[in-house]
Amino acid sequence: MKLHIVTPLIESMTLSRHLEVPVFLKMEALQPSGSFKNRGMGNICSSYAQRAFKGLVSSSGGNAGLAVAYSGRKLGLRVNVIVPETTNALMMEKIRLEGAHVTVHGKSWDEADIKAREMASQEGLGYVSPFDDPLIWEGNATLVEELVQSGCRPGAIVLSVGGGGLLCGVVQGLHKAGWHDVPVIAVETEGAASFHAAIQAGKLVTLDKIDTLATSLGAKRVAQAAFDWSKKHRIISQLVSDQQAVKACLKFADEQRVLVEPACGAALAVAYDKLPVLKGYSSILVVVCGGNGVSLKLLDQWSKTLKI
Ligand code: PLV
Repeated sequence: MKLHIVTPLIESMTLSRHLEVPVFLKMEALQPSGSFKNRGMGNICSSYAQRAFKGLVSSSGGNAGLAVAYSGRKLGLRVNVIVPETTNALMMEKIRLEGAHVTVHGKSWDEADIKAREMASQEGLGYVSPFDDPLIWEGNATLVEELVQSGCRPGAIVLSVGGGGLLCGVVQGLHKAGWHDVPVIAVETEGAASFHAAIQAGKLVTLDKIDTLATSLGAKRVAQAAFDWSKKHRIISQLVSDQQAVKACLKFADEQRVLVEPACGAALAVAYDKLPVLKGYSSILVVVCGGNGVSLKLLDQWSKTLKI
């Protein structure tokens, strides 16, 4: 069962003029659960449904958990979402609204994840990682299939990286399309730079802590597959500050009239701030990955805290 929609591909005239090359936006913020997560989570959850699993368990208190809850409702599977204590009330409410059961466990995602895996094996539920599974990457790769169908072969793709599930899916999709030479600019905020650290070190690195407003990018360690792709595909790691990410969310809200999380603002900031990494490409595509952790009130609070 297909649990995502084909999203609009929009040419941003403001950004195109700003960067002096065509800039396209892939509007994943318009997916039913508000982020690209519908693609990967939809695919893995459908696979569990086909294999006659009766229920699912997810360890994400963020957009992945919400997409699992949405998928479970559509597939008629019960869903348990284990969230760490840090998950905000707004997200828990959205997950419950999709009919899922929310269990608070542990101080961080890692602790919630251990619990989710335990529960899956003890109760025979399908375990759904937020980013680390071939079925998730296969689902995320559909984004590139849509680019192929619309005949949009970008000079470079800009996207955000948390655990690397979006990155793996997009690069996999590029290879499937025969677009091996389309580079990917992988963006993180400075306080969630686990992919950047892995590239610098030449091996996977586990960060001591996450310190960013872009909480959805807060995986202390990226998927092995994301690191492995960096050896087989041109992936350029780029960091931005929280302030740059939030500024981009504000600009995007004004220009495109859509609210997105700082996790998504990070990718947009590369274009809005005309970072040197974009030099030389004939066109740019930004994956507007979306996210639910945003509101007018939150944007206002962040602007004050960061003195924007
Ligand atoms: N969010 C994950 C957290 O991973 C989650 O549990 O929902 N943009 C948005 C709006 C996201 O929600 C996420 C992931 C990303 C980008 C990054 O995607 P990834 O994890 O596939 O690289 C820690």
